[in-house]
Amino acid sequence: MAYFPDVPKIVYEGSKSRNPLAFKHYNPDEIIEGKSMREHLRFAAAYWHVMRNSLSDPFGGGTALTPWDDLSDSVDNAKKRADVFFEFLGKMDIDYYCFHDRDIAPELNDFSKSTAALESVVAHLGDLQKETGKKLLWGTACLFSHPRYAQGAGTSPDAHVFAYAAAQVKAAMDATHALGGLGYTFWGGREGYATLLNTDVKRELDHLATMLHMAVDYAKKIGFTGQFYIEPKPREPSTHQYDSDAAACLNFLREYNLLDHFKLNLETNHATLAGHTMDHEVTVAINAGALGSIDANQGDTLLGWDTDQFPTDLYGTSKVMLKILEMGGFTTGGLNFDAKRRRESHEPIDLFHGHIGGMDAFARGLKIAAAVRADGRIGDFVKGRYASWDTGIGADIEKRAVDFDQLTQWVTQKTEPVLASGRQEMLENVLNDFL
Ligand code: XLS
Ligand code: NI
Ligand code: NI
Repeated sequence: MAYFPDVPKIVYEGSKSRNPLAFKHYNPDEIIEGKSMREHLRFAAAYWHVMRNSLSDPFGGGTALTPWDDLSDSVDNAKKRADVFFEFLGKMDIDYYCFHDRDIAPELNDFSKSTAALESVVAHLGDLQKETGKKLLWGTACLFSHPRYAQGAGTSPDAHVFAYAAAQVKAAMDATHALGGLGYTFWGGREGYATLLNTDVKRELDHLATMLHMAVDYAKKIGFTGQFYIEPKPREPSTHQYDSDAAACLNFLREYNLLDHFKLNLETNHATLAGHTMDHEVTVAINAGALGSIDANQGDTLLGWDTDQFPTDLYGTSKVMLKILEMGGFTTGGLNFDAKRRRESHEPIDLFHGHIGGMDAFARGLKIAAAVRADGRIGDFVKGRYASWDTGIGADIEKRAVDFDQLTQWVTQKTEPVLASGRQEMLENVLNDFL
């Protein structure tokens, strides 16, 4: 059955091609720094955006055309959506996908019924994975849409809600495990607060850590060896979310002895909402050995919310891929397009245009990053900038072989330090040589 009859399999045609349904830069088998582009980039599609996003906004209803969907909460409809999604993955040549439990199966306002529906859709997804070879990058539980989670899930003031959320996470972990998922993500959409007048922050954070420890224990119990991720975001829907940025997440994980079990799933638009660049967030995570996966998208500088646009900014993708290459590449993670079409791009074919653009933008980012590394000017400059630490007094300080008194004595014998230029403009010009 062809749900996208007008769309052929998307293939690489090279930069001269004018075919909008072709890759101009993503050439899956092309080798870069010893690995294929497919292995470097590990693209994933987000079930929630591709299949379930109606493209509504606070001022108007959905516009997305989904002729395959009868809009019912039936399991049959859910399975049909899975068929459509796998046709999409096949035509896009995307190897991985990610889901929330409630994207793939209906929330039926009854725990046992919702869980049973989830299990039967998971069985169907398992068959589709077997037929196609597609893989689950990560699964997660939607602990933010239903009104029961209006005041949080792991951080709800109500213990009954915490218990419900825990049971839902267990079922979502079972689903992820059954599908051989490489990871499991916690994004704390409503794990935060609107006002401190009604919130016991310490108690809520203790509870959140308890939830995560329970998940770690449960993974051991069922033999799930996938990687756990936390996905930072500073606000929206909560006014203040506890997992506000990479540094806050790392501190939380350290404080509660969870750092051995979790890495970060970083999202570009969340980085910018937190007042950072994405490459800043990536750097913070890598320095802690905790960069796990990436939700690839971008925001709009004129809008202050999570617009989840497809990544097109080549500076952004190049700077991120420079860091990923320096890190030695993804292991369990990949580039998941947590991205949706604009409300005006409502036709099914726009799903393809969005993903083609995102994949080409990262393919170019990868090639640019590899070229910058091969050229060596930027890397050499950074190395040279810190040369005073390699010998003499700098090396002594790094070794902690000197104290304040010895440094005072050393400084007294010297004249004023003479700083070298940071050469930002020159380095920006070098980067531009490769764009
Ligand atoms: C929302 C988040 C969400 C997570 C998964 O802003 O990006 O989609 O990726 O729950
Ligand atoms: Ni995300
Ligand atoms: Ni987001």
